[in-house]
Amino acid sequence: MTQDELKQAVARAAVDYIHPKLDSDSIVGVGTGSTANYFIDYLAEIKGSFDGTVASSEASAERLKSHGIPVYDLNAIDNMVVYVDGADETNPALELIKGGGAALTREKIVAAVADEFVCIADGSKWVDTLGAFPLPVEVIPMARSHVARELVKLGGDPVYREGVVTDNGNVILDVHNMAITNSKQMEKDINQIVGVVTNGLFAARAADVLLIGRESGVETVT
Ligand code: ABF
Repeated sequence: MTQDELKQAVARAAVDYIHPKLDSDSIVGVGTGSTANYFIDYLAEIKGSFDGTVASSEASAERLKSHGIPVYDLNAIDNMVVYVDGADETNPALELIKGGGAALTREKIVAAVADEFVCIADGSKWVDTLGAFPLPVEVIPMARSHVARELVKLGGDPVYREGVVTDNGNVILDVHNMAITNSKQMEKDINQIVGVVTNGLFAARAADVLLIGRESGVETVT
């Protein structure tokens, strides 16, 4: 199976997984990226089964609206039954690296609110140790150089993601060669750097369920 077919398979599996949990009042959190896009397209097939969504990016909000799916401001809702989103890497503890799509801040916010976080990924995202994928860090523009110097002190090689401005008006540093042996501690250490908005380690709030697409089929990991 191609990577795209694996992404389609996990996106379909996610819709099947959440459908029984939904009722007419349910709000579904929706992620960002190509795997999430397949999820959005399949979610449209059951749009009568829930109230609406909260999107983790403007791009996902537009795609949802194009299907006639209501998109709410997060401040307008007080409960979210599930959040479905992709990832760039996942380890066996369901700790993730996210942010390849530059949506990590809103993704982390929506994940924090959701009762259940379902990660959908093709098998290429599965790693024993996080960090082969450069760790995205969202930074207040004026603090970019300061944050880069502090990330070097933590052992990383930060690279400015040229030409990218996030939905929140910030910039991204992608940190290469970071030895992430303790994901939770590294997430805390990076968050302490003044000027950092969000980093792409989802360890304090890891996924609750991982649907991972393999040649043998979709595997559910909890
Ligand atoms: C998003 O999913 C991002 O956090 C992550 O970068 C992306 C993975 O992209 P794709 O699904 O296109 O592989 O949530």
